[in-house]
Amino acid sequence: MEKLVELGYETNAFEGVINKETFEIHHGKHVAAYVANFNAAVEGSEYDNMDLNDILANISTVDESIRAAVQNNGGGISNHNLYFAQFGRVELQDGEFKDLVVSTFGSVEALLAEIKTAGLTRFGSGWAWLVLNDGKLEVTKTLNQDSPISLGQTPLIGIDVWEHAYYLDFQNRRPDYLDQVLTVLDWSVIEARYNAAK
Ligand code: MN3
Repeated sequence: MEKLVELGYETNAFEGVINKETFEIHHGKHVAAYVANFNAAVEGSEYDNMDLNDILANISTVDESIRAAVQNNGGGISNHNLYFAQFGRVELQDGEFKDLVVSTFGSVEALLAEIKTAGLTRFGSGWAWLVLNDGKLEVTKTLNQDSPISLGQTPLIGIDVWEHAYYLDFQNRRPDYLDQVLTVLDWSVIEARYNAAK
């Protein structure tokens, strides 16, 4: 049983980048639907009381009759919980994580450029990611609501490139959305994800 996780900020906190109406519909309608559909799929099953990310980590073992529903809606919940919790306009501080970003990508700006490219080249609906994979930082992309957790990776940054994430604010201009959304990250949250996973 999953719940709709509350936003940690007001829906107008990022006006000009992600506007109030987008938060209200994206979080309050789309994610709420993933929650309702996931709960309906797992109701009465052994998965009802399991940790969602543990289910996603073992998605291939989920009963075939509900696997697609769990992958799509459970992935949708997990991905969006990561997405909405990572905004806050907090810069990356010096330290081990920043050193790893710089040694892997060259600079924070170069990492953001790679995430933008991943988001632009994700044809159709899906996600661009910074993940920790076997101790290494990698920029990846997934289709639909597939979770990096199902690939054995730990997601650190997740950028939703479904049209519902940006259409009200940017219409078809996915490049502009990517430029803007990457300016409002809370790097303390992202660093904490790294520290918890390393
Ligand atoms: Mn979305």
